[in-house]
Amino acid sequence: MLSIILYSNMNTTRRKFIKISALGLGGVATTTSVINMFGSNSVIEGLAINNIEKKYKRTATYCEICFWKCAAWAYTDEEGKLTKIIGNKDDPHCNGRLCPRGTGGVGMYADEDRLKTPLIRTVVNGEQTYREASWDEALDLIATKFKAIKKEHGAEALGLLKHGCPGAHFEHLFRAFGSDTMAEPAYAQCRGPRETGFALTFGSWVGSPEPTDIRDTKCLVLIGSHIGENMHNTQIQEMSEAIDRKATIITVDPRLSTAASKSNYWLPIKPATDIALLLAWMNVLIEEGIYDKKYVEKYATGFDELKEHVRQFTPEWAYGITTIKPEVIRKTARAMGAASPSVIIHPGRHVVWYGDDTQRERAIAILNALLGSWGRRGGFYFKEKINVPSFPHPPYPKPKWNWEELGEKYPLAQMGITTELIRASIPHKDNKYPVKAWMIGGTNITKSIPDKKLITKAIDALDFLVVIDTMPMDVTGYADVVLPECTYLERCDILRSATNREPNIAIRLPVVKPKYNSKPGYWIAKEIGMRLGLDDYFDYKDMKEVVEWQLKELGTSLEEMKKIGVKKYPRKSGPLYLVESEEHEFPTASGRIELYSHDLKDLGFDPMPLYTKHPEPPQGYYRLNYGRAPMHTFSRTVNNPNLSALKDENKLWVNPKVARIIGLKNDQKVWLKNQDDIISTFAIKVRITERIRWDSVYMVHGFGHRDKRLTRAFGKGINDTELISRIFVDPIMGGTGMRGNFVAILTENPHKNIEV
Ligand SMILES: Nc1nc2c(c(=O)[nH]1)N[C@H]1C(S)=C(S)[C@@H](COP(=O)(O)OP(=O)(O)OC[C@H]3O[C@@H](n4cnc5c(=O)[nH]c(N)nc54)[C@H](O)[C@@H]3O)O[C@H]1N2
Ligand SMILES: Nc1nc2c(c(=O)[nH]1)N[C@H]1C(S)=C(S)[C@@H](COP(=O)(O)OP(=O)(O)OC[C@H]3O[C@@H](n4cnc5c(=O)[nH]c(N)nc54)[C@H](O)[C@@H]3O)O[C@H]1N2
Ligand code: SF4
Ligand SMILES: [Mo]
Repeated sequence: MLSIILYSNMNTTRRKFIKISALGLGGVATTTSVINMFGSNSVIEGLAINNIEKKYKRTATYCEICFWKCAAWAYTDEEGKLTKIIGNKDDPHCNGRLCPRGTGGVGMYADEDRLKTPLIRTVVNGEQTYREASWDEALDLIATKFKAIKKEHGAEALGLLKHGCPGAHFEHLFRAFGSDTMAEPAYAQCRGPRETGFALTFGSWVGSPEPTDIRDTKCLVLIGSHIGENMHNTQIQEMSEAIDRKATIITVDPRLSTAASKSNYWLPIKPATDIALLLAWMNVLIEEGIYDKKYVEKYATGFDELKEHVRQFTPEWAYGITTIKPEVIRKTARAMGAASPSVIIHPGRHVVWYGDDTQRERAIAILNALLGSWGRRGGFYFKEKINVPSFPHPPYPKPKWNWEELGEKYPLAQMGITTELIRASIPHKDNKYPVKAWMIGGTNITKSIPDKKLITKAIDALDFLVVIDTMPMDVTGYADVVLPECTYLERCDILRSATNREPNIAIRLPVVKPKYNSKPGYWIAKEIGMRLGLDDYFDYKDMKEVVEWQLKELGTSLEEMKKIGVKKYPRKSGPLYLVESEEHEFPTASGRIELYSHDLKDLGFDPMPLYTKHPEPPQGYYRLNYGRAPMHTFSRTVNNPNLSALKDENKLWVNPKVARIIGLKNDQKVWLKNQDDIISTFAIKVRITERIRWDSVYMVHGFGHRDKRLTRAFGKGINDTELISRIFVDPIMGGTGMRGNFVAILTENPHKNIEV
């Protein structure tokens, strides 16, 4: 039994984190074997598919293991048992191949540890615990609480934290009820700064999937984008083809990532200094006249200011900051210039690093503009998507305030900022926008949003917290009511419509019946909606009816989509790339690419990016670096029986020099303590490797689960998030820079006197 003292730093709260075991809900580890983990496409695999088609039924779905949302066929046998998931070959998100996680989707369905029935927090013999409840009881309770909060504080006081498809259903419920108080970690903990940085420069977001034309590129520059460990499907496929075509790959990463190991140039930059490198690259391109002069002249504004600005930022200047030699900076800049315009300085995706992230993304955007790559073959294509019509409903009421007011300190925030919604939930006399209750759907905020103290304080103050998840994840332990959603394989869902070269839609139909007493998100939203008197907003029987109506509007049908899974439409917005003979207006204030940003200047920010120095680790501490592993998505797959069989713990990458100083051996267990004296709950095994710089340590994010109901994931490895207590907030859009935390390595168990 893990003692409560171990959790004391998280649990000074009234709403105690409940570690269920008393209920006997913990499942037995399944023996599901590791099925074929790698995507189809080979001849052998093709034969296997043909075989399958004879005996098995296939159902169209799209993957929910990550947000690339690859369309797939899920196969069931004659008894209706789920056997295999294979990529849909007509899908531009996957071209018929799923990544290991997508194939492992069957494990998400099979996981015996899943949430099985609604749970309500209760007190037994003075101890907080959960009791099982019927859906009616749980939904009635939620509706009663929501009504009471609306009556007393207004619907705006209900906050929604969401991610992925379930979020869409709860968003509709919230808007219908009068609340637009919502946020997701996929913005302020992920891509927010990149979207603002690119919007300021080109007038458009990068979006997902990224419109990077890797397929035709001659030079791909990755700045901390660890494609290969970051398994975003078609990016990897296109990148491996680019490598085969002998495109130049340049990777800037303090760690020898998988991408770096496949690159022509690996620049092991000193962490937190990328803006200096980017400025020096601009300097070389301009000083040597190897930028795309015609493009800049025709489409950009502010070139003279930029030229003047970067004159001082020579490679020699950058060398002192980045540790990258001047000749390497020049050589790589020339390689980019030679490939121009078929060159991509990848915008990255998880870009909340050091707090000046919008400015770093601006620098990346400006570099792309100098190279003429936006709107060019082998650079960035002009994306397009299908607008799926909303099922008819009355207009949403207008809230008195919403996510925009919550984030008003950050003038260029374009979505809700999670940490601001959380902050607004802590009672304070100056709090103009008090949030009183949360619904959390499809996000494990205690693992994905940093600053545990802030979250705990907010959760403690809430009047009510409901969590909708498929698994007994960390966050469910704080809820008053826990609702079990069925997995994506067990439900009909919203149509997938994302930007791409060719606009397209994909359908998700139920492959198998919901296991246990779990229900689809749309059903949960509708049932709560009906109890809140919002019948007009849910005027349909089920999701199938909604999708059927939408498909008809889009000129197709359920029958057709059942057969094809993905439908592509002709482009309407014009060609994929700029047409040289034509004028083009960019959707910025000036109609041109803005190298110098008047918007930023008017708001009191630097109109062009500048390098600023960031704190460095004190003696005995190392910078905490983290990233992805190919077979896992954040914290959500660690308990998946198929995927945990591939990797069931994270390891601490340590440079041999550091290992020698501390006297570490491979696989030795260590604990970590950060700059704020926060000690990791669990231990982690050491991996000694030259692949990480001596000033940093590295681990894969998502491990170190502390809920015993996750029988495979419990206690395995360290949770990076608990060590991220210092945040560098981006003043432009509110992103939470998380890479400025430092850890000391402890070889003795700091929890020794605690019962474990
Ligand atoms: N320390 C640290 N923090 C990070 C990151 C990092 O690398 N390190 N990465 C950041 C990034 S880039 C992102 S995008 C965010 C991601 O942050 P999150 O979206 O919070 O990611 P997950 O940890 O996958 O949490 C997803 C939750 O949804 C549940 N879930 C899965 N499928 C379903 C479903 O069908 N229905 C419902 N209701 N629930 C479901 C899972 O069980 C899990 O609890 O995290 C950010 N935070
Ligand atoms: N397998 C898998 N793939 C995923 C996901 C997943 O959970 N699992 N999540 C998806 C999501 S939502 C996102 S946002 C992306 C995130 O993936 P990316 O956007 O590709 O990467 P990051 O997490 O920002 O960065 C990780 C890399 O940055 C390097 N790095 C650290 N500090 C610095 C620095 O100061 N400078 C430079 N140049 N590099 C640095 C690290 O060593 C590491 O290699 O991955 C996506 N793909
Ligand atoms: S990249 Fe992998 S996990 Fe993500 S949606 Fe595609 S198959 Fe699923
Ligand atoms: Mo992300």
